[in-house]
Amino acid sequence: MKEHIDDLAIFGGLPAFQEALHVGRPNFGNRERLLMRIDDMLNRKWLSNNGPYVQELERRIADMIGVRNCIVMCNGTVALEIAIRALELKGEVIIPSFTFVATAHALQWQEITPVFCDIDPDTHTIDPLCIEKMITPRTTGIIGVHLWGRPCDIAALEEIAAAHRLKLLFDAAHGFGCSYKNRMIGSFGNAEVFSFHPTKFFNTSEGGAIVTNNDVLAAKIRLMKNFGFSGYDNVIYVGTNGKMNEFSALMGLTNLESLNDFIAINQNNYQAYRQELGSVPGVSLIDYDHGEKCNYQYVVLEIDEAITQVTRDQLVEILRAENVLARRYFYPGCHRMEPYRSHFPHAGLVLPETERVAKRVLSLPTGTAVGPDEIRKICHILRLAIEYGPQARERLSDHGPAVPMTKHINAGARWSVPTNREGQALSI
Ligand code: T4K
Repeated sequence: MKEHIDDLAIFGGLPAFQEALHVGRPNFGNRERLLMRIDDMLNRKWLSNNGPYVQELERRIADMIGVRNCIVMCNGTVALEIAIRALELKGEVIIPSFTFVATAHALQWQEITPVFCDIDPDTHTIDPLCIEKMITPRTTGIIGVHLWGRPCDIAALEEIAAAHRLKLLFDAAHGFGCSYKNRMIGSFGNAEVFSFHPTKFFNTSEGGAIVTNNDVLAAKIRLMKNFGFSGYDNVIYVGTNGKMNEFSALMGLTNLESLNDFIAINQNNYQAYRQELGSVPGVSLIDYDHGEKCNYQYVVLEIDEAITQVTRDQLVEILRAENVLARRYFYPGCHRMEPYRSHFPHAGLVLPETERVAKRVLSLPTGTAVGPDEIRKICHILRLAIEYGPQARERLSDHGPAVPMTKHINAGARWSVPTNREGQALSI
């Protein structure tokens, strides 16, 4: 057990873990059932284009959420792009800056301007009080993001959207299996979009879905995701290829059978982190509404550097040296990424809470890949680093940059770009 600052790997001790612990390790359902379905798919020789597994997955998700239509897609980003286009959004659309960059890119990709709105610091979701100030004659919609699976203030957003005749879309990439006022996420606004990427607690390998109660919109989306085909040789609309393939769908069906197990594991992990870190000064774990359905897929800390002394970025560096690949999701906010940084160089002035929260957050590993022993060790490292906060800060400041100069390379399979302290790419 590490007891002294010099026991930390960053200062010469042995790493606490031999193998890297990632945020976002995929969860898998029953392997035998997965392989059985793969076998069946191979026998059928049906791999894509609205195959039987896609249809079954769509039915099961729609039933689970209590929504009329579910259209599964190749990933969450393309699903967002198609939903935006099907809703005929144009001009300006109001979104939070504190989200994964795909929310903004899905608009910009179609030459629609994302207008960045601040968040409520208590919930990390878009602040309804800020939205009205951002509405202009060019505004056509609002995209709320249920960040960390915590629902936006949906009632307030619905009210604003109705008052200004704006379309309301939700990026529900994190919200699968969660509820708001006892109704499942996925049934609100004009439509909602899920991501089923491997880093989500429920994955279809790559994948996503649009869910909506609007049958006309759903029919349009079905055309759009399949080149506009309405039967053989009959194209009646402009479209793209957003289809989910059969492998992804059968993976989804198998994982769906274990959804409650994944949630239970996430919840246990979350409670273990809470118990271990509950009384650490300067560290707060974001909370969930336990009266609602909740997937607990993110364990997110807010670090108050004024109390911990050691900075958030230094804690990330300390954990990484121990082989705990903590993440700074969603630092630094979309408004500080290109092309938005160049388009709106002063956006930060109207996003004070986004700026503040983005500098405080730290995501830790959870899911089926970690258990109580790992969590105890991770929390012990954090407590030790904070106990020696001022010393750690000073020693790491002497070392130079507090964040790794390159993005971590997963199994050596990814290219990486040298970045500066802000995560901006350095010229190479
Ligand atoms: N809206 C929101 C709010 C979102 O968060 C996202 C996606 C989207 C929209 C778009 O949905 P998709 O088009 O992605 O379906 C990851 C994911 O790529 C992204 O899906 C996700 N949000 C975002 C929050 O995180 P990175 O750049 O952090 O991924 P990466 O490659 O660093 O992976 C994270 C960790 O996960 C790694 O350290 C290792 C582990 N991992 C990852 C993969 C892909 C595995 O263990 N196995 C794997 O197969 O973006």
